[in-house]
Amino acid sequence: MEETGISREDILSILKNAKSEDTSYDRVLSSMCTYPHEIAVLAHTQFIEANMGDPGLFPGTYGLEKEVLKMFGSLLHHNNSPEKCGYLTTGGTESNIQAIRSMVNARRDIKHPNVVMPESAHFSFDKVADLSGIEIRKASLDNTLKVDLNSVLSLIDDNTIGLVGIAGTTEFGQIDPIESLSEIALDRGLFLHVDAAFGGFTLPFMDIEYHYDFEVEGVTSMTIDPHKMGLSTIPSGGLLFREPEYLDDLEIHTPYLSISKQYSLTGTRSGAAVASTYAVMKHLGREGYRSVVDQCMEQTREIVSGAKALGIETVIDPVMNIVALNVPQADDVRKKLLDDFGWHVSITRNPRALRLVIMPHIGSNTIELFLGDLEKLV
Ligand code: 0PR
Repeated sequence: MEETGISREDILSILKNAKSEDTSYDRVLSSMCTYPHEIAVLAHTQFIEANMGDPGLFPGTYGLEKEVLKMFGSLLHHNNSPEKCGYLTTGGTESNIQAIRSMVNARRDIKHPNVVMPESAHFSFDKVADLSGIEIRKASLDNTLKVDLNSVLSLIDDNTIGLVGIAGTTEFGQIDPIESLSEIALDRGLFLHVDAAFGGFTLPFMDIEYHYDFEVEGVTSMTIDPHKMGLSTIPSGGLLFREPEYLDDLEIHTPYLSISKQYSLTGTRSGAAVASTYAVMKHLGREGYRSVVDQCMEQTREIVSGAKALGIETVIDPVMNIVALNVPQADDVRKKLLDDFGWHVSITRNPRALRLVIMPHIGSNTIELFLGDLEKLV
């Protein structure tokens, strides 16, 4: 660090240069994040100093967080004072870590606990395994890439404390059979965490019959991320438990703060993300999100039918706005799409397919351009 600072203009010019090196989302088909809604950005900037790590100083922002939790509750069929059952995290990773931590703390009687989850679970669960020493057992998937229930059953033993199901897998956008997992969980006395980091802001606005949230009796906690399909600013995540006691299992004594206990993983926590999430959820309402999701699903169908016309099939029929295309030599195609045309796509692990996330920043002409370029490569 230099002894003497530099001028505001110089700083702004450095920032502008750095920003110009970043990728704009226009040709990004690999991200679950997108441009936040304008009202989210406005709210974010107005609450930039608010620290939810010391909520006694920020009762106004704290009140907004409670309102957001009530809105999550209404989206996810939680009828038991949702405002007392969760908090706004930094994202899906923190929510998943905390959900597992809560299970472990509630079952201190088990010395070597394990949690059973699908192979398709996000790598954030590997982080919690690494942090806490808990064993993560990965169940195999069926041919539609949902978790295989027989595999789940075969992995459960006396040290199993919980199960995880995914509502919107990272790679394929598939939904695990949450109702069946719930039956197993209730039968065996296990916790059941549902990771709806992506699906939480997609599924409630689609006309499909899926039961994946708190209306399913065995579901004990859920992850839902406003900074993905919720159009909020980064870092906005959500964690909701069925009962306030599960949140209590995360509490740590905080001797010198405006509050005596803290349940979040981070200490200092963004109030800006709280205000931003409140603003965009209130502003869009269900109607607004429905039209965002409708548009993404419309584009998803366009990509699927365009790919079919090129002789390319999807790995599964897309459930949400995530498409995996069975393209031969997917890794090469991915590289060429980027090098020759500037498209950012990703690759699924098994099978290796071209993965596209159709976020709200993807316009209809984008799909046409993408399909045109893909045609040149296959
Ligand atoms: N759970 C699921 C189902 C997820 O898909 C993700 C992230 C997480 C949890 C973790 O969420 P945070 O990243 O908010 O902690 N899935 C994306 C992924 O890994 C995240 C992402 C977003 C990656 C934007 C790239 C990107 O450009 O693919």
